[in-house]
Amino acid sequence: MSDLANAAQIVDEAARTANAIPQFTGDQALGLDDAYAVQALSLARRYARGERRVGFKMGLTSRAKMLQVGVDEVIWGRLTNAMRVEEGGEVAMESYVHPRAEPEIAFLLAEPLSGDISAVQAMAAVEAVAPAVEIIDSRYQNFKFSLGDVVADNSSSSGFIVGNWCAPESDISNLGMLLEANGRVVQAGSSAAILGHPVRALVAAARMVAKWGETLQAGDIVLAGAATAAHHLQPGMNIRVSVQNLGSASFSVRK
Ligand code: 0L1
Ligand code: MG
Repeated sequence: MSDLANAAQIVDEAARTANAIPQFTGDQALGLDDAYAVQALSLARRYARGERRVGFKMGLTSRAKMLQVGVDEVIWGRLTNAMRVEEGGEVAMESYVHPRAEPEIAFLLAEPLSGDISAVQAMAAVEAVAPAVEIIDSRYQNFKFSLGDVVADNSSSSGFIVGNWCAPESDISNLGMLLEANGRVVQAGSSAAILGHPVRALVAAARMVAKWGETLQAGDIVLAGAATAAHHLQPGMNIRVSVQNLGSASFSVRK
């Protein structure tokens, strides 16, 4: 087995069994190109087990997120059907190592998008937008990682919840976004914190995934990235993300 395939097996098993792993360091340290190759190989393992790719997540698209994890580059990962949690649904802590939730905006695509496109072209391909929550769960011990580590680990993506879909013409440029845990606001921000406008995350997604032979397909969901830092999940916690004018998305953690 090649080093990259071996790394893919390690991150895939860590995610599948919810066991923390050490970072890839020294000779094993992953440069960015190798890290995206490891991500692709680890997702291929999931597809071989029957999961289907349903979209992409953009990560570290706000200053708040970059500061929280000490990595300052926009990254991306793949979403599969097994990662989707129904709106209002429940998850189990045992499925994760040390999960966190963060407030996002989701795009649903009506048309494919690929390569260098403008914001106008991106929005023309959008069928709907929605409030969303991403559940992130770095598989690395103590939630500590380098850029290569986190990219190899599918950019920490573990789950996502999408609220009601809204019209694509909805103005999403500067909407208040709240993350509540058990009814208490724990993070507050604006959609403008996502690269200045969430559509820029969609533009970046089309360009960045193309480098790896991927295309945003009609029917794909694209998460734009979090507007605020993420919040640690605890058993029994109810999480709700509200986005001004769009609505909310919520889920609970089993007691
Ligand atoms: O914004 C994100 O979704 C970043 C994911 C990678 C870093 C993290 O685990 O917070
Ligand atoms: Mg995110």
